[in-house]
Amino acid sequence: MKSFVVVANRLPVDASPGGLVTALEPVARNAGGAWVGWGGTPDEAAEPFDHDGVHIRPVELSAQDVDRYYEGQSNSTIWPLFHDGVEPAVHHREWRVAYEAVNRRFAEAAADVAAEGATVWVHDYQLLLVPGLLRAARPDLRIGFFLHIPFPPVELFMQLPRRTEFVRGLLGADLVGFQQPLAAQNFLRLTAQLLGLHPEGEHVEYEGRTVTARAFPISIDAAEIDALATDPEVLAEAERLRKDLGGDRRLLLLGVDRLDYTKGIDQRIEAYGELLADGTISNDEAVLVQVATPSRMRVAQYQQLRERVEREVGRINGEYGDVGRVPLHYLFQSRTRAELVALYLAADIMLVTPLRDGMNLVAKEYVAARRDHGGALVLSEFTGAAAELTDAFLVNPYDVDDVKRGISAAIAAAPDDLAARMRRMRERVLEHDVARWAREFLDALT
Ligand code: GDG
Repeated sequence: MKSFVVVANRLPVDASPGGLVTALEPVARNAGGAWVGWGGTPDEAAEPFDHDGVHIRPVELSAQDVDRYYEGQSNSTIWPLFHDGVEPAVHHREWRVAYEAVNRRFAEAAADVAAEGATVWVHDYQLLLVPGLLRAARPDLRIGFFLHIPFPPVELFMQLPRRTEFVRGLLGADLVGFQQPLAAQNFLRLTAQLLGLHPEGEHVEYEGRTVTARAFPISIDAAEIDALATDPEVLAEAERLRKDLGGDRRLLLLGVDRLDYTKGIDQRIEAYGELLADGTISNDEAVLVQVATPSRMRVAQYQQLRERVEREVGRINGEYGDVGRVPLHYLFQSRTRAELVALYLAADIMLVTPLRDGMNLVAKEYVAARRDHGGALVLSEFTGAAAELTDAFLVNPYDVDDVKRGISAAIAAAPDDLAARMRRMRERVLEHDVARWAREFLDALT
């Protein structure tokens, strides 16, 4: 029995952990806590074990669960709908049934490992029903929930079948955290619209308890990135990258994203193609490296995106490339953290242009890596990060002309202007790191 429990779709035992694991593993370890999650392999029976001071409690998913709960309801219904419906959400009754059954399994596992009065922190859109299910079984617990992705406007949320159950699910928590204040307000407004509750400020009374909804913008392990950015091997790799990409090319542009339709990869590539077409930049002086990490490749919309992007990459390289020198390097591969930091260090302009993104950690990593105050960030207004990184070149990713304008402005900016912008952005990220984020959430919860 543990007095601190993390509940997340995945366990912290992957080869390349993402932001969530990096943020929470130290917290769970210091608390001698437990972690409830899925190991990542379907139909794999797993016993609890201890890993690096954390008690791991695996939840089993069948291949059908992965199909319906994970790829279906989570990634084909909730993910697109919560990202402003940038792709149409798909709705299936059997996905919802599976989602509820799997959420129940997670809640039961959490109830099983949580000590009397324990603090339980539930994460993300795969587990929206867990706070409510857990509350029903264990009213003694302190329950927090954090949503890593955007929470949609009321009118969009209203499209979700069984929407009231999702709101009730979240209201099972004492504290519901979001990336942005507007998301918290959207949620509170829904409690009024769907349940007739009376939110006041950031609080709402529900079944005799006070539920708080508030923004806690997530961040990165800035010290880790900062350390990698001084590692001699990483610095050498950054040098080598610049040489391999054509040492005489002045301008290196970079994109790093999971290959996801929310990230605006195709819009970004289109803008780059137009800059080549109208002669603003040329293949002799500029090169774009786009790392597109494979993601959710069993979901149809991701396969279609891959085809769209690869066709456009081929077209641009065919039209503007030369033998031994192409304007766009597309890498459908994952890289190590060190390789990513080397790319950040080599890049003159970082392109982060999502159509919608809860936060976007890549933007913050780029800024943290630039101890030299070099480089420029072109950043979509529709990311959570834009609220903090106001010194970036902010663009509307739906407007190709505006993306082109942002890139051109970054190219034209004076070096001391760029350095001043980077210094301010870097201060912000280094001060508001992920440890502070976790601390602020847990202080508010307990
Ligand atoms: C969700 C929300 C929110 C990427 N490629 C590789 C790799 N990465 C790392 C990046 C970064 C992380 O993955 C991606 O984080 P993002 O925030 O950019 O995007 P999502 O994956 O969509 O994350 C997002 C986040 O949750 C946290 O709350 O910010 O809005 O959508 O750390 O560096 N890491 C390695 N190899 C890669 O190829 N090792």
